[in-house]
Amino acid sequence: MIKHTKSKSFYDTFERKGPGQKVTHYCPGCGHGTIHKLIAQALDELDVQDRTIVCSPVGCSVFAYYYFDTGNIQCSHGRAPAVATAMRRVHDDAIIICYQGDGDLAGIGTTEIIHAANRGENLTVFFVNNAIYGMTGGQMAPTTLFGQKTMTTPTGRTMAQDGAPIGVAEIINAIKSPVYVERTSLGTPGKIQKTRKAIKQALQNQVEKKGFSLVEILAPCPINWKMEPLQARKWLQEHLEPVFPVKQFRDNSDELIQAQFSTKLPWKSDEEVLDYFGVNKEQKQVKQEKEIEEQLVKFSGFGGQGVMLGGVLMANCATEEGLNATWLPSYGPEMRGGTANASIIISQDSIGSPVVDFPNVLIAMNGPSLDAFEEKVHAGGTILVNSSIVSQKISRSDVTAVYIPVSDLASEVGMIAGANIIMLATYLLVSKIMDINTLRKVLPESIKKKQFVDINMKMIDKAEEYFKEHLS
Ligand SMILES: Cc1ncc(C[n+]2csc(CCOP(=O)(O)OP(=O)(O)O)c2C)c(N)n1
Ligand code: SF4
Repeated sequence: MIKHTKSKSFYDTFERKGPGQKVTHYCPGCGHGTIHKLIAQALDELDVQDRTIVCSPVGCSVFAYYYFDTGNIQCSHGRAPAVATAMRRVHDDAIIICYQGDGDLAGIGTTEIIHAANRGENLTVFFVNNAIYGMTGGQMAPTTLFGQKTMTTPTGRTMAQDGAPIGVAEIINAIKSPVYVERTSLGTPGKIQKTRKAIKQALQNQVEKKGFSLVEILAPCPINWKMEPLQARKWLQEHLEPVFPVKQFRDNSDELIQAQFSTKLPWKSDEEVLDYFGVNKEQKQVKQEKEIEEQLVKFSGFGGQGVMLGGVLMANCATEEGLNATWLPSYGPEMRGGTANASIIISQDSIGSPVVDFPNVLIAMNGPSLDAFEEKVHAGGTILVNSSIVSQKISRSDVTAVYIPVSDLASEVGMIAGANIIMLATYLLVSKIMDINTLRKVLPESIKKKQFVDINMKMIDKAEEYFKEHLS
């Protein structure tokens, strides 16, 4: 008697659109559902459900996390191998699956997959080749066949216009490091059984820490191929399989020894990381004497106002004082005159992400910066405004406003471009987070054009003078 049960690696019900749902969102005859089933069964058989993380792609299988009862991480289009690599570094025992379509892996993510394969990452990649962009309505994919009509090749793909269909398994097989490369098909029940075996082997390799395995699976997309499900299976065999031969390209799973792919980082503690990068003992000592409030700074202005350098100097001051700091630039599209901003975080604790969406310090060197970020500043935060060129006043009453005519002061010193240094120095004086003399120390080392060191040092003096007279 054949007993059909749902794999325990699947949820009992799929709650995507409310409770109790029993069916997936895939179209009738789609290959994704079949492949999900084969993966879930292999996870059950290998007994690894509890330590599996599926990297869900962008594409029709974007909702894989509603189906697999495993860990999940949603990756941007094409980036699953990079995300998986990072997870590999921190979860040595996790079974990490990259589930990717052809637009995802062979189009936007070509770089990521090649390098993950080349590094021999201990990962398993399931590459679903349906020769089209499914989710977005049937545009040409890198694997679309010659003559195949898609939304973007309405008269059929041609060599002259679109290049040739890409053989992903062949490309991965040209790289030395992978342990296992196979192309299978969902064309017939027999081929589905072979796909089942390949999927399990590719996962087994990871369980045994043997390295990188990729299974390319030829799968139907009846909707975008504009066919009935049965017709699509037939077309797959008659047209896809001759171009993408179904075969095992490589199976070195018996030959490789476990230790060959060590994915452990060479260090175990923060101390060791600092040693590794040659950070000296003094710098390691995080400022303990006083508690500082974490500074989430947006240093913003137009291109040419030196907001990036201002941010770098601020971060350098922080590390000089033994604090942790990050600096993240964001450039506007124009070379000069466009908006630009730097996000700087200064903290006594480790900094998880360098992104500053909601600053507690806004440095607005021009009007558009104030317009863009004023509302985002935390209540209780500080906004420093270049009052030489920003005529408007801050509308919020729950933040501290500091107006300084930094462009005028810099012109008085002799170089309007020094306004960023005056602003930075004022921030140090107002916040008292770091010592103004630290800026004097790091500035000569941080400025590439040494002829500007002296005048910038004078900017610091000017800021101090102005602060004493007007702001203290
Ligand atoms: C960086 C980025 N570029 C483009 C898109 C738009 N996009 C979403 S799904 C998709 C195509 C997916 O096709 P494929 O990877 O073949 O998966 P399928 O839907 O066929 O399973 C595209 C181009 C996106 N979401 N992100
Ligand atoms: S559009 Fe194609 S790939 Fe997407 S769910 Fe439908 S059949 Fe599957």
